Amino acid sequence: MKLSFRWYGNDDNVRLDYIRQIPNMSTIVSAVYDVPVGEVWSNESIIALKDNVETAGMKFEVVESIPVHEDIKLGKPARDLLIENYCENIRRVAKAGVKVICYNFMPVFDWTRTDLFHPLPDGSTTLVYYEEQAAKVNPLESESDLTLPGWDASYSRDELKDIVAEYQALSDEDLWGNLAYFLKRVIPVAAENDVYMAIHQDDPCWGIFGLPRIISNESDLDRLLGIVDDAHNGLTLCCGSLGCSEKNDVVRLAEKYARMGRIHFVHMRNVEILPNGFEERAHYSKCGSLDMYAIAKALHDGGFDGYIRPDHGRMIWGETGRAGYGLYDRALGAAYINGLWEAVSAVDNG
Ligand code: DNO
Repeated sequence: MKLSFRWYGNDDNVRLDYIRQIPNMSTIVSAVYDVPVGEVWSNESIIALKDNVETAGMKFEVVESIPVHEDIKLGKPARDLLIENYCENIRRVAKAGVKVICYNFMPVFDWTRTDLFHPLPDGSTTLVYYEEQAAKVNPLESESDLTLPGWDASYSRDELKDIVAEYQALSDEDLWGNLAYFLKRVIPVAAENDVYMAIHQDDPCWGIFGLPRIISNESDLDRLLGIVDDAHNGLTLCCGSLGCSEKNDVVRLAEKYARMGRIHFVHMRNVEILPNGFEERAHYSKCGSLDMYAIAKALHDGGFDGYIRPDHGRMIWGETGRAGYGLYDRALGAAYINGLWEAVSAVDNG
């Protein structure tokens, strides 16, 4: 297991030299943020990122994410050029030593929460999703002031309305067709450059605002892997995204896809499933609904030896900053992952 940590580049409040002090930390997960989605990343920016990380004593081997332009997801004519740019980004990051690229295929909205700083009884704050709050938000009503955290701030209210309308006209099958079109062009390039593509599940793992969402459960994952049956077409197993629905047995899925050699990156996170949604919780199993030991054991038993990062953390000890991405609780998560991995390895090695 290669322990990793997400870092947002020089604008991140969390310092690389602090991340380095987390025991066993080996890899930084990051991306180039200085060009709009769809454009080619400059070699200078990629190399500057790599140099920063290496100077701090770690490696830069995982990109999260090279985002997929909405025109690719919508299957618009511009997609061929945008896919060519995507392939060029794969070649460039591969040359810089990147091994895994995390991405998602969620229309417009990436992860969605209804509150980013919900207070927990212990005085920490966390990210939550409550159905009744989500139900009040209609992205098609431009009069409404309501927005949800995580929405792409680069869209104006009217642009958002237009793009949501375009997606509402797209069926799940249309979106699958556009995903297949993308994968059939991108995976051969990833394979040539020996980079593993790792799709992130829809978060939460159900449809929102009437938009198609197609990477939410086991049958979706089976279908995705079958589109290009090559290990370079793989998964980021996001425990919290799959695990916010009781319908997904994360432990079984972890073992199944690890055995198939298709998990390249894992986001370890615990969630408490509620009747009206879910709350993100501390990583420790007893804090939420997921059995984190069983997930680690399933990965280990399945032969997983890839990258794992602690996922979102709560805000604790008075820390402020990017919701989910402070240092302290994620560092606790990383230490916990080390403990779990040491334990499952010791058990399995007798
Ligand atoms: C949220 C993250 C996601 C993830 C993307 C991958 O904090 O897990 O934004 O990076 O979905 O493309």
